[in-house]
Parts: sequence; structure tokens; C-alpha cells
Amino acid sequence: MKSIELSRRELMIATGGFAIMSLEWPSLSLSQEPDPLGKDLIFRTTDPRNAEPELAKLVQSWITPVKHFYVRSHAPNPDIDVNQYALTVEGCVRSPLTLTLSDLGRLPRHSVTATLTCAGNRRAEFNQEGKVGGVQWESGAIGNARWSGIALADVLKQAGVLEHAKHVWFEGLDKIQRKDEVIPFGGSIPIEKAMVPGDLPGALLADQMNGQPLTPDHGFPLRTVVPGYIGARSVKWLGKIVVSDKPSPNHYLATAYKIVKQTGAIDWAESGPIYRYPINGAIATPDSNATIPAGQLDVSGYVLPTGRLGTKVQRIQISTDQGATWKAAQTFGQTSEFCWQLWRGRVNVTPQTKALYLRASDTSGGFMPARVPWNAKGYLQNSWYRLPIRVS
Ligand SMILES: Nc1nc2c(c(=O)[nH]1)N[C@H]1C(S)=C(S)[C@@H](COP(=O)(O)O)O[C@H]1N2
Ligand SMILES: [Mo]
Repeated sequence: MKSIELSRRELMIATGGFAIMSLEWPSLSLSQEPDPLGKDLIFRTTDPRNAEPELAKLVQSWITPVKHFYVRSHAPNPDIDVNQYALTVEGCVRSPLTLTLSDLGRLPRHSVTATLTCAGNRRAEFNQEGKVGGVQWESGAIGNARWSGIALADVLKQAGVLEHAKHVWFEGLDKIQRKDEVIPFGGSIPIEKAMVPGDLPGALLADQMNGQPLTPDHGFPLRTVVPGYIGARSVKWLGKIVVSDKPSPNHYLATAYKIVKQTGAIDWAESGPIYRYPINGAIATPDSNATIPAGQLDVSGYVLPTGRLGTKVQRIQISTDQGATWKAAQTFGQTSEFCWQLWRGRVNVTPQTKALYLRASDTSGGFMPARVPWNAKGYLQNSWYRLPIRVS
């Protein structure tokens, strides 16, 4: 927009302000300019890149195309030279490792389809009760992809995990500017989660997303993917693995990504890191800005069951009367471990219908509650999803 306005002003000057007013001006705005990295997303911030898809686009397919997959980055994408790249594995291991991409290429390959979701998905809804900082996510900070790469357990076995190991730390190659220090993004997962053999439910060191090499936005050349855990545990641009008897001291595990009332030392110390995500969901269509004719209305969206092995969606329900009565929605598309479930339903709406509500439950006892207590960082908003609508 800025550059167009400038050239318009320049043109006004050049023409003495005449004639130009009758010209058809291209209806170009900054948000419509194609993203240089090929994303079709709504950018919440551009530096660093934080963006989520329009919901109607998000639920078009069970596997989320890369262009519609949200991006959450705390710093610019690092420049990584694949010829220089090596992953180091150290700490409580018999033999520390330095693995190039071709070393990793010699290990057996695994694939897993898993949903990634940010702990801050739906954060913006907390603002009705009290302002929360951070990226102002609506409900698009979620996506489902086919990830391929090496099992973390295989790499750890090669290094030889020692008896007293309890946690596996991950460290990214990004450089995040915080007050007076520059730190990488990092975190850790319990050794039990890391060592589970096979594709599920452990962790993958992924170099591919939907059958293509990872893009710079998603962690090229290598990232962790931890099915069932909040997105923050799936560290992009992975540079280092440390096996330890303690959880990672990295800010993003030791301090951030906790549920706290206040961002003070006592609250941080009293609460533990979030690992597994709870059930959540959203209504993706209709668009809340559209005026809807009274009568039968088709509704669709997603529900992600609790990130616990063996858990499936149990009930998905829609209400048109603030939750007084509920109607079942139907699932469609695939059902798979650690993946979202797409659904659709049909409800009757009248000019008195002010909003649609979604709630859901799963087979491990998880449910979307009527409301959740406010927390200072705006994490894990999974209350009944409310979509305001206008019916004429
Ligand atoms: N190195 C690094 N890894 C990271 C992050 C980051 O900023 N740096 N963000 C995390 C967070 S908070 C989320 S939700 C996911 C987002 O993954 P995506 O951008 O591939 O969707 O990456 C995680 N891994
Ligand atoms: Mo996140």
C-alpha cells in the first residue's frame, strides 16, 4: 500500500495533479501481494514470520498443504548451509555424535501423519477478559501434515543413552533476541516419550513435510516432530540434542509455555512446562462476516482430540442457543492417531440466532469446557468455540 501511495503522489506531482484522478488504480494492497516464500496466510507479524490460514481454506483437506500451514517463528529463518550442517548429540550418552545429513540418510526412514498446533491457538479470545500479549492467533494456528525422517529413538540408540537420562533437549539454530541476550529456541521431552520405538508416539527428526523437503519456514533442513505435544516441542532448524537428567534450561521450556496468572518468578517456579495438548476445536465455515439466510445451515470445522496415544474424538456437537441444546455433527475424512478430525453438521438458524457454538469430547476424558480460566500468556484456550453470525 505504502509504495503505491508514494508512486501515486509522485505521479500527482509529475502531472501537476491533473488527469490522474480519472485513472483506474490497481486495487493492490500489501496483504494481497504474494508472499515471497509462497504462503497463502494471514500474517500476524511479518518479522519474524507468524501467520495462520483463513479457516475456510484450512478445512478444505485433511492433509494441510504447506502454503496453508501456519508458521510460528520467534526469529527470522536462519540461513543454513547444508554442506556445513551437522546435528550434534551429547550429554548422558556413551558416544557423543556429530551427524551430517548423509550420516542421517543411512538410518531407517519413518513417516507419521500428525497435527501440529500452537499452545497459543485461539489466544485472541482471552482478550475479552483481559489483554494477553504474544501473537494474536485466532483458530488457524494448527495444521495436519505427513512428516518423514529418522526416528529420534534410532539416533539415541546409536549414541547409547546412559542410565540416569531423563530428558532429551532440542536446540534450534535460530537466534532470538531477548532483552540483553541472543538465544536459540529450545525445549525438551521426557526420555520415555523420546525412546518409544517405531513411528508412534515418539518423536521424529523430520526432513520432509508432505513428501517435499522442509521449507525454511518449517525448519529446513531438519526439525523434531513430537506427535501429541504442543508445537513448541517440535523444534525447527534442529542443531543440537542433549540427553540430560534434567529438563531443558532453555527459556521456552523453563519459563515460557506454562499456564500462569502472573508473569512473575513465583508463578513460573510453581508451574510445570506444557507438553501434551488438550482437546480443542473450531468452527471453520460459515464465515462469521457473511449474512446468512434463515433456514438450514451447513457448518464445518475441526476437532483435535487430546494428544494421548489411543485417543479418538467421541462427540462433536453444535448449538444455536448458547449451549442450551446441542446437535451432533458428523465426522468425515480420515481418523488417525494424533491427528485432527474434520467434521460437518447442519443446523437450523433464525434471525434470532446470534452465534453458533461447538463443543467436543474424546475417549480419554477430554472435553471442551464452557469456559477456561484466563492465563497471562494466553495458552490452551479450548472453551466452547463461539462463532457470531448474522441471520436475515
Ligand atoms: N527453532 C525454532 N523451533 C520452533 C519455533 C521457533 O520459533 N524456533 N517455534 C515453535 C512453536 S511455538 C511452534 S507452535 C511450532 C510451529 O511450527 P511451524 O512454524 O512449522 O508451524 O514450531 C516450534 N518450533
Ligand atoms: Mo507455538
